[in-house]
Amino acid sequence: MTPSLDRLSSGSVFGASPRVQLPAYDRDKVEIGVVHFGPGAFHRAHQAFYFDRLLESDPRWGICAVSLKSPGVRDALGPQDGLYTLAQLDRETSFRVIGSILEVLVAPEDPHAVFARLAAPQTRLVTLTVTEKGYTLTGEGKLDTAHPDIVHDLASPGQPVSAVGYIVEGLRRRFAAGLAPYAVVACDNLADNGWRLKAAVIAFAQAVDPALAAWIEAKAAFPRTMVDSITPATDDALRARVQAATGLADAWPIQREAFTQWVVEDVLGDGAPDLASVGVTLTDDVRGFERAKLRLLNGVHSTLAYAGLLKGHETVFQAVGDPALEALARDLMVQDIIPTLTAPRGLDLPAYAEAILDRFRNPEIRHLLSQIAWDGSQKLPFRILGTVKDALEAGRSVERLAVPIAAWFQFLKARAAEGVAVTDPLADRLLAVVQALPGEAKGDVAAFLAVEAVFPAQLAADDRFFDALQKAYADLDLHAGLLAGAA
Ligand code: CS2
Repeated sequence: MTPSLDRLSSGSVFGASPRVQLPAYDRDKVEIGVVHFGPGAFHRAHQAFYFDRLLESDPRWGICAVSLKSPGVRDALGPQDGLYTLAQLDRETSFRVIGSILEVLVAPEDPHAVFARLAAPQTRLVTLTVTEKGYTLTGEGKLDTAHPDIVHDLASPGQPVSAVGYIVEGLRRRFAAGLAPYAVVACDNLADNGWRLKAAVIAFAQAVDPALAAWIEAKAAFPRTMVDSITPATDDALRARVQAATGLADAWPIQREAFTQWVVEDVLGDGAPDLASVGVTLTDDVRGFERAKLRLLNGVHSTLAYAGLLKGHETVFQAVGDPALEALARDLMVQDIIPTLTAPRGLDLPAYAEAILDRFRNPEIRHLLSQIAWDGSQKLPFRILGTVKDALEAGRSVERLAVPIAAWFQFLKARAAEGVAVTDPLADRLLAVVQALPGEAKGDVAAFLAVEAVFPAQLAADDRFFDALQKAYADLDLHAGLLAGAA
């Protein structure tokens, strides 16, 4: 950063360039009504933006952001009084300083401050973006009682380390104090995210106190949601761009495409924030939106990530510009995925699919395939395997749907050959599989399919799926060598 430049903060923000949109409310009057777990880039690009707009009309919905592990966000935003710049990338990029995060807590450093926020009467919502793995679920989608964090938290529920542990401890304190529960809003890309989280929270609470579990079951809302906005990781180019545009130094600006969508199941009830007033869709048909987005956008993202990396591409823009990959993406959408979906009212699925491909072609966005390739073991079950299961049940071919899965296998193999670790909670297990591969398609595919945390037994035993995988895997072998050197 240029030393002469002021750092973004409450004191300096009003000196920002007039091009920049500033919080249009008095931050001193804002109360904290939301506790958010996982203030990564997606939260700061998406939910924090909606609350920033909501605060213009209702000061009760400031955010206390809680990091469950690292102090990075607190260290960057602390000196900035929680302020950061959001760049909305479009033909004309716009810049907005977001003021909705009033406090950042690092849970392991100060768990009592987190409990105090969770138990405060003003706290009405707990929201989460902790990625798929943060839900601590088994492959079947139940609370993973063998997960080290859950083992820890069940043994000492008053000193949690997991998101589920914190949510239950907060609810326990409210139950004991005679307060209403908070609503818990899961904002990650999991099918039926709110339901799965509710089941996990209740299973955990049952072990702590069955009366607490019954109270949560009866009183707490866990809406399912669909969240959408493409948010590439922050890089130095963004920092420099934000600095030039705002005239202020920001240690951790955020970028996303201009498009953003948030669909929330309409179960929050009286006293909930007026999310509809800031563009959130409240509906009783969230599943239709969520399945369409997860399978079409995220499913194709993961396909482009693994197949694209194998072909030597670095970004989504490059991958979707490769005619063979674009054709694969479109065929998957139109022929394989859409037939498994039920369109929610008002959504034209073929047009939605085309609009997604258009978003991938946004030249302003440099979205690294390697970022999307993270955590494949957690993502692929929701993004692709659900579609595979539905296609098999309907008696349709799964030949094309096997391509992204086979590409993931080849990606794991190529990374191991280069000696590069993959970012995945199952990385050790996957590496052990790769190191013991027999080296021919049939045996290799069987070895990958034996990872039961990813492939349910029934799917792994399906001959049609097996044959399709074997064929796709052998075809992709040609490209696997190209992965070497990709970012
Ligand atoms: C992406 C998502 O990183 C990934 O796995 O598929 O983060 C995607 O960009 C968002 O879900 C878009 O809403």
